Amino acid sequence: MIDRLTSLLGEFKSELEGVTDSDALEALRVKYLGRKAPVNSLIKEIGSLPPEERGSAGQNINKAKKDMESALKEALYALESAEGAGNADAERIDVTLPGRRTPAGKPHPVTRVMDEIEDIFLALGFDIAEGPEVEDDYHNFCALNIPKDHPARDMQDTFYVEGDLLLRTHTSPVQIRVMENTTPPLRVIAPGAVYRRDSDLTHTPMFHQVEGFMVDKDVTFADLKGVLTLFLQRLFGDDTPVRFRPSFFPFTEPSAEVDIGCVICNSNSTTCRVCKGTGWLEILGAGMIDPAVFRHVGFDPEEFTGFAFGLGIERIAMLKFGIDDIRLFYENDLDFLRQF
Ligand code: 2U9
Repeated sequence: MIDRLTSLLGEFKSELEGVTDSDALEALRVKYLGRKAPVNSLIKEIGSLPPEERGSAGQNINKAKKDMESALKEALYALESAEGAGNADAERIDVTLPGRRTPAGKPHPVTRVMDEIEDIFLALGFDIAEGPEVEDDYHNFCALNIPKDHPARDMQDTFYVEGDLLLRTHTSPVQIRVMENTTPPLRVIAPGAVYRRDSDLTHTPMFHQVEGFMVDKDVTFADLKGVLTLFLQRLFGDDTPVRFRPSFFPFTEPSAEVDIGCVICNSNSTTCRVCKGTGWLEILGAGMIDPAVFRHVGFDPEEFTGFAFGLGIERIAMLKFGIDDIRLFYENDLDFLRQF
């Protein structure tokens, strides 16, 4: 039995020397120490030995098994270290390679124009005010001299929420809230999203406005003309022609619409599709704040006067960037947006 055990150990050792990976090592373990391993038949044979030989035979077999187990453990450890070193080689980082770039986002064209307009008015000493997009009927209409059944309510076809609540159709209610909470002198612009039931090449149900106003003693129509001319020439260029035409809004009296010389054809084409050959583009509405509006917020119209104006941002962005369909701004088409 001792001879068979010795030759078994010899075979094990020579096979172990030929092992080069952990799978082969596991196969060797199963062959020499698994359920069907030859050592197990030797153990079974112990019973048939003379009693005085059984003890030492058992000890020898156990020692052989332990020797094989520790040899396998050592070999496994050596293999794993070698494989680990190989992986480290493959995973080594070349610190001289350029890094992977994270694509940088940039402001939406509507945001860009909005920021530009805000910067111009901030430089003129205006503050920026914001307010709720879900408004009540009073702040969106009544306080602005548009009572129930007034035809101007049709012009701003409204999304109603429930009861008295609606999506604001302009940012004018922000200025009503400013006047409710402060006293003149006031120079404030109110930028933000507004909502109207309208959708075609030049209208989306949500768009953006910047409105603004200035209230103090002795504010005149000349102040309105001076501030708005300066604003439009900073936005479109110092030499941009500006003209004021009479108009009507329920919240201003007198009122005006303001045009600039066509930035597409330079007022030089009778067939320009944008200015329709007129040479002029309507760009904003304005006027002297109606005394009825002042009375709603508790300002004395004998003491204070003010001008107000409003413009649509998408329209300005379309003119500045030469875009002919407003819906492109809201389709999340990256090829379109990357151009700005
Ligand atoms: C208060 C009093 C008066 C704001 C004004 C306009 C004229 C105007 C339009 C331009 C294009 C809206 O986006 S648009 O459709 N706006 O023409 N807005 S005066 O007048 C005010 C505002 C607030 C308290």
